[in-house]
Amino acid sequence: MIDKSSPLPIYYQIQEMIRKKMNAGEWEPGDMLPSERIFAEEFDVSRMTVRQAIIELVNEGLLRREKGKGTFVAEKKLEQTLQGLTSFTEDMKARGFEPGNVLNYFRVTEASSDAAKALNIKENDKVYEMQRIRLADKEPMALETTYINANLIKGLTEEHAGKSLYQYIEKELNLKIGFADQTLESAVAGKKEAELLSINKGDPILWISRLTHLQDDTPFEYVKSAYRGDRYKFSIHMPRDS
Ligand code: 16G
Repeated sequence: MIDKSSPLPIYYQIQEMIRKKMNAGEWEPGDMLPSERIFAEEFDVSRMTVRQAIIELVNEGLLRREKGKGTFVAEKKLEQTLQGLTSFTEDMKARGFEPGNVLNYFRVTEASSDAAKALNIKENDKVYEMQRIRLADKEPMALETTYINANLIKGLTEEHAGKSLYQYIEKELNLKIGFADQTLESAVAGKKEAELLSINKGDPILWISRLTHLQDDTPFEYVKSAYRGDRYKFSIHMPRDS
């Protein structure tokens, strides 16, 4: 399958072969690739060339390496649309995943300067502050730190936070969620995010900040989330204004 007389570099031909096997479903997420030595022997090329091909696919996120174990086909990323205001629970259910939460902490406290500024309240006003690891089929996907205006969203408990916040707000309090403003920034996982998301320190993450408003324009929720870069990609449909 490797054509040494081709003008295409050999490492590139190896990559194409790997991509084709993945696209054809011959190699599936979680499958281990043959070792560099086996590849090199099979194609009669140097191990350096095989390594170059593999490292680039690891950097692209198609493969992942585990120290002392080998190279594996990476899990497929979840594609999350940026249109429409949905909750994590809704997103996971729509995909057929079981949503889960690990509640790291939940407290009623005075708003920090950041939270007060975002929520347009005073620094000593009460907020619920919580941190949740959001799970899809028990796998950690995102780490969310949430501040909620306690004067607007009354009666919130640990139990609600352990399930769906939006469901509590809409179904139990009968409040109407209106819109959110959101920013996305790339970053790398620090020690804390790495531990909580079961990834390595330095792995890519995406920081998403969301400020959510009720239908009457009052902001009620300020959330900072670290999404796993290896498990998420975001999409948006962009019609051109005429
Ligand atoms: C999403 C939202 C988060 C919201 C949560 C409610 C982003 C970046 N974040 O995770 O702001 O608090 O949904 O989900 O989209 P829940 O109703 O399942 O608690």
